[in-house]
Amino acid sequence: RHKFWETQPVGQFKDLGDPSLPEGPIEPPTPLLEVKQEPYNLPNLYEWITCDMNSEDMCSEVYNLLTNNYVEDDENMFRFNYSKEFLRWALHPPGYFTSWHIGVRVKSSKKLVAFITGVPARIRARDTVVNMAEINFLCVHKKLRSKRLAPVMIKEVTRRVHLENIWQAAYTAGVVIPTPISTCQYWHRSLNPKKLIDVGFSRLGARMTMSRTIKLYKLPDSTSTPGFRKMEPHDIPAVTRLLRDYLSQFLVAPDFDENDIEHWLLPREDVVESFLVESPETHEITDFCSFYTLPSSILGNQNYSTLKAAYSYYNVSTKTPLLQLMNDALIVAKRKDYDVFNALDVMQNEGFLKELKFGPGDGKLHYYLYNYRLNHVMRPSELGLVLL
Ligand code: NHW
Ligand code: EN5
Repeated sequence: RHKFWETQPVGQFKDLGDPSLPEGPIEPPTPLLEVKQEPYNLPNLYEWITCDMNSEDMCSEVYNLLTNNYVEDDENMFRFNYSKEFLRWALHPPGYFTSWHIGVRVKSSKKLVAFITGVPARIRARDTVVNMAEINFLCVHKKLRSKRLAPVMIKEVTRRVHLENIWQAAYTAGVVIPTPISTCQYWHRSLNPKKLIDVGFSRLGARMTMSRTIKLYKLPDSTSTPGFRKMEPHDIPAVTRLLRDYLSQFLVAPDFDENDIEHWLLPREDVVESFLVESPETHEITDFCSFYTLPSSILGNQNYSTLKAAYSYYNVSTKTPLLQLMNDALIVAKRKDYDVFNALDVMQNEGFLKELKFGPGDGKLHYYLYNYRLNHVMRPSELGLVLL
């Protein structure tokens, strides 16, 4: 069934629910000198490259490959359209390795036809913080699909991660492979219902008119929480404390320090937005919410070419009710002209999705660990990790 994944140190379907298997690494690290020193063989027409995303030309090539060949929904109506600025941000966190940004070119034409990336992250599973790679942006050009290129790309990124003495990874995918640590549901909150209906992202409900639908999703012009404001650089220590404390309750979550918070959560225009609540009395930072910007290309529509989507990232409520905090996030997203606000049912998100008029999407997101076994499948609410 899974000729490649059956050979990899990942939980296998046949082992699900076997309590005799211990939690933790599936296989031990090998001595670094025993890690293969040369890249895996590619079919003869192709060659490996390392992608320096600081190079404007390289970044544009990657952007074009992904824009035309990356993830689509099940009916091929929308395709993720990560911006260049987003890709640079996603691939340059503290301690990143350029060698983990891997491309495949056609030797003769130099055309970029495949891509895969890793970035380093400390991820806690129960009580153990593990140095991992987060793997993302695996893409093979549409014309080269089903030729078993993906397994070679995965083995090559694994080899380059091993060379840095890292032996575990985390990744998400829309497809089921051996074996998810959790399966999450996408939810969507219409901000611009007319456009969403016009482009086929959503449908007019039964016994609903367009004007009733627009009214249903209307939001106030300004946020309601006193002290709600954009995060600033001087907030990094307080936000780090708030988020670390919050994430400690989940079974799997990143172990963020101040450098990570500065990188992942300090606002960057059209990439990531973060807001917090500073108590007007005590000036304490009591609540936090954030989202990242990931537009999708709309495939084959006469009137519109892109859907502007915000994706819920990390949120923490200690004083402001989560419902009110996230309603303020919706208000700012609407004001910034996003068409839709998306969220997964991870962390405590179930506590606001229905009440704030999110509806379940047709997509699921499966979470995976490489070379790390967990002894049961987690509920999405036990997950404290959001990947881009
Ligand atoms: S998920 C997004 C993945 N990208 C897309 O969906 C873009 C559009 N699709 C494509 O470009 C986020 C191709 O269809 C791809 C597959 C390239 C997906 N993850 O070459 P073949 C990520 O980037 C397995 C893992 O013939 P293809 C996360 C498949 O099950 N495996 O297929 C990435 C089969 O193996 P099996 C996937 O369609 C995580 C084999 O690939 C997969 O031409 C990567 C078929 O290969 C997926 N999304 O190319 C793993 N999709 O055993 C990281 C298919 O079933 C692991 N496959 O026969 C950790 C590594 C680091 C470890 C460090 C210690
Ligand atoms: C890892 N970084 O399927 C990413 N998106 O629901 C890789 N559906 O947008 C993994 N099909 O339900 C990616 N509208 C896996 C996801 C791939 C993309 C994907 C889904 C998630 C999606 C939309 C559009 C469907 C178009 C037809 C959807 C319904 C919205 C509606 C709004 C009003 C209230 C009810 C729901």
